[in-house]
Amino acid sequence: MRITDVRVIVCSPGRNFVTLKIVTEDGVHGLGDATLNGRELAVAAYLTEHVVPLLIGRDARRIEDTWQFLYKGAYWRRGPVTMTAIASVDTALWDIRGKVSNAPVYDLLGGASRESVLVYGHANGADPEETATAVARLREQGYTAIRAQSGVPGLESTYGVPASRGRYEPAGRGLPIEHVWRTEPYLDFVPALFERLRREFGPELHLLHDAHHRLTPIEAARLGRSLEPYHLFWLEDPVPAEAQESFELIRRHTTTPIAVGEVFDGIHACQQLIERELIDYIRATVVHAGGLSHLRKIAALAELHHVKTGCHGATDLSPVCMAAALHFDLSVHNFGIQEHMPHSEETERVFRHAYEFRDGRMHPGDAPGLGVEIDEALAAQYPYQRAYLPVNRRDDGTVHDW
Ligand code: CS2
Ligand code: MG
Repeated sequence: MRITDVRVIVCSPGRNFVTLKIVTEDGVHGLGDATLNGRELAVAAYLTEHVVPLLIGRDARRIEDTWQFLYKGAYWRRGPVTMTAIASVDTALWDIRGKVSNAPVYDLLGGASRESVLVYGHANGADPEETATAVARLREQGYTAIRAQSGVPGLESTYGVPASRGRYEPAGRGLPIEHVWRTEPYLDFVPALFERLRREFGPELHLLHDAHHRLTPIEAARLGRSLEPYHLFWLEDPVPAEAQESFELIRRHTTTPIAVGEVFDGIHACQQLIERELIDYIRATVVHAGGLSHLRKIAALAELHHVKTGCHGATDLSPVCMAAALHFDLSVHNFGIQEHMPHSEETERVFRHAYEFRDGRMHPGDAPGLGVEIDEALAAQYPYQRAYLPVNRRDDGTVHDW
């Protein structure tokens, strides 16, 4: 089953996506997401210039060997660009394997470990009133787990809240917007937000919050402790995670569950966090952490240490990644929860998929492979448009984590 053609498809239906399409001599094709928000063309070039020539003629069945060939063979290992490129190849080969086996990918990953996948939705608002209204709306749609983000009094902007009403899409076309960040108003405000939401929606609803990498370990410890009365499902990315040992201080001071990992490029980025049981959920995902083959290894390590999966699922991860993540979620034993941020109608028209949302849960579908297809002709009508994520500065002008 030789690979005879590989295409790197860049399009922008509502936002930018990079999709890898691998085709075999038998006419079977597989898709892989290769989207790295704000740096899309770097991955597209890495694939086109360096990976595609290596794939032509290879046996599409040798998934692990191809992974190792691209990882060790590159000599220069890891990093978001490399691991996103490898992830897209790995995902496409699993898609082909499923189609050739006439089986959904979750079946190849060990079969279903549950009937469906618990997901969480995004509720955001300019203030607690609007956020509470958004939570109520998601409840009506059947969500039993909801991430709440709100505008903070005294801060012009904050993560997760759109500048104007409508869809939240952080990557803006043109050059990066610069936001001003101050930690104190945020630390004072967030517990009050969750005090209100718990009072209004009761003890059952799973509530999540994303601190989006902006705190120091001691600030994160303080926030975690002040949120304990509201028993969050998780507090996400409290601090930048390069220094894994810095989570020890957080762990020492709070029992609020911690979720980390959406920016991780592989197992080495989270080995200490998992082995020292400094986190409760690992958010590494298919597209940025080396594909299904590597994500399974991260999950296996996590299982040893009571850490569950909580895969990243924002809209800058394409429906191809979402499909692959749901196959992973349905089969992996230590599954925790899956992020669900619905894509725009434009995106949904370009990427047709078998996965479905029902009553706060999702299922990848039983179509052979991943169950997702890209309409290349339609995609071609949405040319790439450079876009950047915002940059944060503290009020003295110092660059800060966004
Ligand atoms: C966020 C993301 O969904 C999340 O948890 O952290 O929206 C993140 O900001 C984007 O994926 C960045 O590209
Ligand atoms: Mg996040």
